[in-house]
Amino acid sequence: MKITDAKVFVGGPGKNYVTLKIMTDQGVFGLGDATLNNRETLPAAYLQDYLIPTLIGMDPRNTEDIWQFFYRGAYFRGGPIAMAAYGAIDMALWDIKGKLANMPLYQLFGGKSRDGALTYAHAAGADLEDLMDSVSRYVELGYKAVRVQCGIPGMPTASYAVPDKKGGAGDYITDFSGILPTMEVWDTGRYMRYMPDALAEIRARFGPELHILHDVHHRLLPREAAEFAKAVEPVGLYWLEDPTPAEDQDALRLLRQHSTVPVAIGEVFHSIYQCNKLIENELIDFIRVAVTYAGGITHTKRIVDLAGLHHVRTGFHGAPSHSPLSMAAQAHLNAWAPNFGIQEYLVLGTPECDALFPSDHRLEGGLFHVSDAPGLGVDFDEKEAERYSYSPGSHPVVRLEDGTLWNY
Ligand code: KDG
Ligand code: MG
Repeated sequence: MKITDAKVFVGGPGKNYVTLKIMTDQGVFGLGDATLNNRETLPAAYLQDYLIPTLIGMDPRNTEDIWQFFYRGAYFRGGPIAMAAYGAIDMALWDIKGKLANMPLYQLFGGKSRDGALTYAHAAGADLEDLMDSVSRYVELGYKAVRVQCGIPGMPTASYAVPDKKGGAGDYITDFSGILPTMEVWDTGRYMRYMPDALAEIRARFGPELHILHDVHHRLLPREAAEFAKAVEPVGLYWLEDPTPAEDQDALRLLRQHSTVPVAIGEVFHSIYQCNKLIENELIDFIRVAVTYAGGITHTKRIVDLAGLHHVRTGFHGAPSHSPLSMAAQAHLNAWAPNFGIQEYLVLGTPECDALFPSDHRLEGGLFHVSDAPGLGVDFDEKEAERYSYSPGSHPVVRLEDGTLWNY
């Protein structure tokens, strides 16, 4: 069996999804997602210019060898752009494997360990009351877990993932106003003084059952993160996400020494070598990698297995920039993983997105039900894809009030 051709599409409804389609001499094709938010043209070019010409003629069933070929065969290994490109190839090859076996991917991993996967929604508000309204809407929809982000009084601009005005919670990431970033101004003192009480109020309003998550988005120094984690301990958070950047990983020991709040880290990681020490030293409770830029199913599954040895559960990244293809790959891993924790799922499918990526994966009442169709269980309508093209966008850049550049 041979790979005969592969194509890359960039675009989507309000997104720049990077979709790879691999064709074979047996008529079976596979689909993968290489979307790297706000850097989408780069994995697309890597695929087109370097990887696809090499793929032609390979046996698509040799998923492992092809992964090793690209990863080890590149003198300059890894990095998010390359790993997103390998990830898309890997997903597409697993899709082909599942279709050849006539089985959904979770069966090839070891079958189902649960009926539905717990997902969390992202509730946001310009202020606390606005956030409470947003949480209520998700609770009414049946969600058992909600991540909460709100505006901080006196903060010069809206903080991470928060709308500028009340009722504006929506798609907080896609900003296609061009490649020049907007600026956010951050004030750690205001955040540290306000947020612990705000989280306590949310707990008081919604009771003990709701899983409450919060994303600090790398804004605190390790000592501040430890102080914050200690302060929010009575809230009983499901997790505290990215309390501090995970570059100086030993610094996370400080947080552990001062708090038992569960810590979730890893959405910017693209390799097992960025999280093996965090996992082995049990400095985190949830690993947040995304199948897309953590090298696809083959590499992510290795991370999941390592995590399982150390009581670390999965909490895969699921920002709206991931296409239904990588969300499906994660859904299959979630259905199987013995150490599954929770899945981020921030936007419900729109009719346009469903038309581009038809599937019968279902999100209902905060539980994700994986499709039983062979492979990933997601199709791609090339005719629909003609409606879309690339629009440049960017992440905001964060500065302190005095102008010092800070972590986004
Ligand atoms: O591309 C950046 C986003 O994916 C990130 O800001 C989203 O932190 C995020 C999250 O938890 O979804
Ligand atoms: Mg995050």
